[in-house]
Amino acid sequence: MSINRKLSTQFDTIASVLEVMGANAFKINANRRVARIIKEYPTDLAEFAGDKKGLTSIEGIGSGSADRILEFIDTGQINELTQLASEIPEGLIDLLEVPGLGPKTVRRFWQEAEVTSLDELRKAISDGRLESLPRFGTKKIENISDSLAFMEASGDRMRLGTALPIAESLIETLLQVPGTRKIEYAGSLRRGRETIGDIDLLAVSDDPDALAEAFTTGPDVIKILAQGKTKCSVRLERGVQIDLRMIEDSAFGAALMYFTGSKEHNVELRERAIKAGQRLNEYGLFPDDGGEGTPQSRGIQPVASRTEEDIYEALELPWQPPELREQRDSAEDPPPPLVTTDAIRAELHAHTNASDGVMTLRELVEQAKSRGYHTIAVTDHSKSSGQANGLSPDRLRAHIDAIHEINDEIKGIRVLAGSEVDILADGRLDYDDELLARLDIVVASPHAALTQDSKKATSRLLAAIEHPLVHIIGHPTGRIINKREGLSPDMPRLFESAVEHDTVMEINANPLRLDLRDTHVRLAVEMGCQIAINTDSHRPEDFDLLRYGILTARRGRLGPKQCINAWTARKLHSWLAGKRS
Ligand code: DGT
Ligand code: CA
Ligand code: CA
Ligand code: ZN
Repeated sequence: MSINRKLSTQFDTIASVLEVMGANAFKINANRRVARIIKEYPTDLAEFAGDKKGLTSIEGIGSGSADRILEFIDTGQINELTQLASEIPEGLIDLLEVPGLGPKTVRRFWQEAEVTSLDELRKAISDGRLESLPRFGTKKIENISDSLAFMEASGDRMRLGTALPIAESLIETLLQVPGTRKIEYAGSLRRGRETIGDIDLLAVSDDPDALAEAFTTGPDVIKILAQGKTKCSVRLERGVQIDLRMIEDSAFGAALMYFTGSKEHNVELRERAIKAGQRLNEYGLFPDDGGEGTPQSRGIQPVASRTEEDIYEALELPWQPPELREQRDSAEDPPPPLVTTDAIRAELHAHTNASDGVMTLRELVEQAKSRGYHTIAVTDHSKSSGQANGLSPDRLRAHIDAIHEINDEIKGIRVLAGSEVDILADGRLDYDDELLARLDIVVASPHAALTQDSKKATSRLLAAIEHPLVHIIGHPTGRIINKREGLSPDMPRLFESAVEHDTVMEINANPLRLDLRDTHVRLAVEMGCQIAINTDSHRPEDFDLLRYGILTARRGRLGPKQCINAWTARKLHSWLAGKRS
């Protein structure tokens, strides 16, 4: 994983802290600029370890920034930030995390209303202290209050896209510890939930003490919560908690099944076992002899325990993919065919540096080709997305020509001229029909006015679904997980209309979005709606985000037949063209 995002956030936070402190604008802007350069840098800056000369040769990176980047590559932090943060009340940093609260406002709250923490902010809202501040209307305060409520509701669950890379890299490290035979992740992470409470790891090792030692002394560990013979727990930065359990190989399947959950799925299986005169626990499926205590402690041999498949079979149940082990699923339902990452043959939503991507058109096409795709759609932003450098009609016309040219030039992949056109607040699209008709593919997405009520959101999205020139509705609600609720339209109505008008609904695979979400997908699949899984790539490595979209799709029981990215080139292209006739 590239360090660029994390590093960029550090510089942004430095800028924010400076702004809260009231530092001069020049210094603040300089840090913001470096943050942006880092964020948009196309390759992993970690490759510059020890290479100050290389770093300063990047435009916009001076000697001081290079030193701080090198420090971050080396130690995972920037001392200057720790220093700065210690000069202001600690709680102000938390305030910066509240959606909609910028550093300027945080400074005013602090200086003018003595608000220095989330708790203080809540108090200040309820006792009316904020309303007496000049230029602070009730509407603004209401928005802040909503953000706080939303933050509380989402708690401190981390996003899937944060948890999975942490788990994978930790597993890779721990597998190097002598004696370790295998490690797998279980829990909500294995089920692919969009947010994860804690990461559950299961290990088989010939030297559990060595493994426990390595686990609890890892470089990112800030606190050891438990260290025992069979279970260790640690906390990493930002509240990430990880459990590691030592398992006997002979009972690995039983443990994997138990700790994968969900709890409700476990209860369902256990009740089924009881009905069959058996007992199921994390050590195996045992015959019930009516004796006291656990069967394993009395030396009873399990009927099945080594693999999950053995246990499901002994329970006379089909093996259930982890994504289908939620309360809403039934263990008895034969699992339908589910879409896989390997089945995906086309990316239908991607950006170039014509709008806010970092790839040139050619780089985007080469990237898609290297992934083995038969089709790539170039869908840059439309003019209303000003902050994303959206294309004016004239720029789009030139872009279409460039895309058609590269399509003729590069063999082995079809390059579609498209647009991610804004669905405006009232449901109109951001380009006129004459221009839209010149595109091979139109993805229509909401980007602004994401707090409008459900009724308005429904008619807005229906207008786009019914529009004859629209193929796909991109990230339909516009939510950002743990940050922004997004629209809450009447989903059944949207899906019904999507089926009628042959319009496809997107699962945006970016782990910040996962929009449609799993429950929406499940409903859409049931109603016969076609689904796209797109990464919305802005940089080359974004193509790797596909797996989060796949997990979400699988949780919604999506099969390859209903997923247009899994179609053959012939079927996909004929649908794209046919939609217009
Ligand atoms: P999370 O961490 O909140 O995202 O969700 P999970 O599902 O990973 O839950 P966690 O970490 O508390 O426990 C992991 C699995 O262990 C859980 O999915 C099912 C199993 N488990 C934990 N506690 C219980 C329990 O009291 N009863 C049963 N039947 N299973 C449990
Ligand atoms: Ca967990
Ligand atoms: Ca756990
Ligand atoms: Zn996009």
